[in-house]
Amino acid sequence: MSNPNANPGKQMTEVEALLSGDRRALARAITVLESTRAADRRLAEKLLRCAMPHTGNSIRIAISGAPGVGKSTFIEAFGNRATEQGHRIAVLTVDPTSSFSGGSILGDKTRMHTLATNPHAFIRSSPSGQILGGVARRTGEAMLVCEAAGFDLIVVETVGVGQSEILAASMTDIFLLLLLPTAGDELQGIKRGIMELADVVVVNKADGDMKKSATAAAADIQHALALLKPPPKPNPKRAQWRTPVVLVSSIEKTGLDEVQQKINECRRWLETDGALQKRRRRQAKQWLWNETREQLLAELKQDNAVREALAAVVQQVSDGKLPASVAARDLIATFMRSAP
Ligand SMILES: Nc1nc2c(ncn2[C@@H]2O[C@H](COP(=O)(O)OP(=O)(O)OP(=O)(O)O)[C@@H](O)[C@H]2O)c(=O)[nH]1
Ligand SMILES: [Mg+2]
Repeated sequence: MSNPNANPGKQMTEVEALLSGDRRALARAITVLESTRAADRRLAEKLLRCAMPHTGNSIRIAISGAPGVGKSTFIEAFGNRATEQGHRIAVLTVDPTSSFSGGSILGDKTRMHTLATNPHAFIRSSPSGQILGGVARRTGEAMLVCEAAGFDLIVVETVGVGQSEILAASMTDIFLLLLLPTAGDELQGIKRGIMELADVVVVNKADGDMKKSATAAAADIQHALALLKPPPKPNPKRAQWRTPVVLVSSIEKTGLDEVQQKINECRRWLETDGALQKRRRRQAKQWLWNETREQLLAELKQDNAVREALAAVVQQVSDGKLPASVAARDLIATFMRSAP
């Protein structure tokens, strides 16, 4: 870092604007966090340092579900209701696949338009086509600056494919899974791991013709959850959280208060015995190691001596002449010798 205080006046103003809750300053801050330019990275570090003491005061919720289940519609209805109750909500998307389903971000903008213009809400979609690690870093950091800007409800929206749920769960307190009112069929298509992640299940589209099947689906899901999560060894100090299943119509705006109530209950449950703090500490530690690994690897790949040696090493490994483990150690040794 050459001179991080080159223009302290301007940076302070940006930080002050951010801390005051200014949404445009927040949007600019996230743009800086997303940038890969060296100067922006330095600014981003400064911004994050200033933001850190003001973070951690929100409920962090991951919302996931298959494409078309109604995530955007739900978040819009739920988010508007939450702001009426005095909350400030920030919505961040984790969608590493959005380069393949390019319409969804545009769709979100039109579907969440009342939330997008709500002065107590903030919506940010991550750029498409990024690698998972990059998405995680940006979303994790965006979450921190949203908290510094006074948002007390952070929603991380993710599509129900690939690794993105695991990623979203690794940075949030509560995992909310949206399912369709056809759960009997649908449950077969849902990976066991995803059901196990769920702290709250919402059966969306419980309206009109689908109301009846939604009620049946909720019972099926509750049953499946009971099988998935057998009660752990009795712990007299700590009752087990039982994942509730809530019927919701995001269009008719029913069931939303119950979802909020379940989220609050889950949050209170997490706070007993300091479990929430423990979870967040564990996540922070995991984040540290992910960052360290990625930054080290990036440095290594940029190193001149490594780059010179690389082609020959890759050739030898792919020809089966050199074991990968030995080659890796050689590359690291080359890097260590040449690193300043
Ligand atoms: N009947 C009914 N339709 C709904 C409800 N919620 C969403 N929909 C409809 O379902 C369709 C998909 O909704 P979205 O909110 O875009 O779903 P999504 O999960 O965000 O979809 P992707 O972003 O593409 O993954 C839209 O046509 C919505 O109008 C609901 O509660 N009831
Ligand atoms: Mg959507």
